[in-house]
Amino acid sequence: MIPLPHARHAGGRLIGLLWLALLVAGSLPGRAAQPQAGATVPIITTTDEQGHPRFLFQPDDLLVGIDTTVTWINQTIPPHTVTFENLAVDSGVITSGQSFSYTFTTPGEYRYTCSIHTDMRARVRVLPVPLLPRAWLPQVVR
Ligand SMILES: [Cu+2]
Repeated sequence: MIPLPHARHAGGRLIGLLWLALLVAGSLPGRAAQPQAGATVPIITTTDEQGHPRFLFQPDDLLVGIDTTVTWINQTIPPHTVTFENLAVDSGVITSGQSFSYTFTTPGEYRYTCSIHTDMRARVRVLPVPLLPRAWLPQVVR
């Protein structure tokens, strides 16, 4: 027999990534996305300790599988934008009640802000594999 250490190593990494995706999909309800249906990030208003309104992307740290479409929905009165820090994507003004969608086809970390309220900061992290809906997982990992 000829040993194939490189092939075994590559296979192990792939299985590791698949398990990561399974575990993430199964263990982070409310944060992990449903990849086929897309993920939603409402833009909401909260109140800080001084009673002033503060606007947030919720969640501000979203983990999704590859090819997920993320939709931001402005649930506040003022307008906002979704502007990537590398400026590759800019929604333009999203008025109250309107939404903006973008499909992430490249794995990586995408930091973004609102160009109107620059303290609004968040990120989307895109895994190199799809996330499976929880219902598809074996019972043991749910
Ligand atoms: Cu804003």
